[in-house]
Amino acid sequence: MSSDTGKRNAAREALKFVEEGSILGVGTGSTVNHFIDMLASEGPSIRGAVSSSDASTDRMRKLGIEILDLNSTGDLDLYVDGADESNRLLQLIKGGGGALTREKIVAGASKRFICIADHSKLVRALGEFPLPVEVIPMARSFVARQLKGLGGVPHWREGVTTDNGNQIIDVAGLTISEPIKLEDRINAIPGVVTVGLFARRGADVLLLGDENGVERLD
Ligand code: ABF
Repeated sequence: MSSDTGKRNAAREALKFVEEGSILGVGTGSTVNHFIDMLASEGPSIRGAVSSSDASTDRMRKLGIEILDLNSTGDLDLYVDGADESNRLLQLIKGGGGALTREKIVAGASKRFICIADHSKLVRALGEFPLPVEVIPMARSFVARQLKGLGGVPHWREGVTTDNGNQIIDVAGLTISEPIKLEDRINAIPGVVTVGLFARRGADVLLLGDENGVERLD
């Protein structure tokens, strides 16, 4: 099964949640790229979007979608974004695309978070996908040592600088049995900017696409 078909089906289903004339929070990644393209070509017309990455900003600008500043919009009604993994509680691992910090900010500022993904992203337990952690560059090795102490196997995503000028450590080998507890624990490490565990604030609706259609989890 092509996961791209699933991504397209999930992206199209998310259009139904978009209100005419609204201000929308928009995530990052290949599934969201389908959503952006469909929003521009067949979706309701919106007032503008608060973007979670330079990549999504560029794509939306090219398609004539106005980009708005979260400092001026205030809280948003809706945020649409992808994920690398989701469990059945709609707790997510995000950050494979390197945009986790702004994604977490916009998700936190949004009343409703619709997560769109192909069905393969649904897992029984989070952690198969290495957990991204955005760090201040000077703290990278220190944070990596702390993550080792938590049982992880940290790997510097070399050559990658985030939109915020930071670096990313991907942590494999974590058994994430208590996602919220681990999110809080990693957040407390000095030098950590964002951990890609969206558990304290997970998705409100998960749209899982495959080639037969879309499964909705709330
Ligand atoms: C983004 O979507 C990231 O947090 C996550 O890594 C990515 C998933 O990418 P894709 O939609 O390309 O599978 O929100």
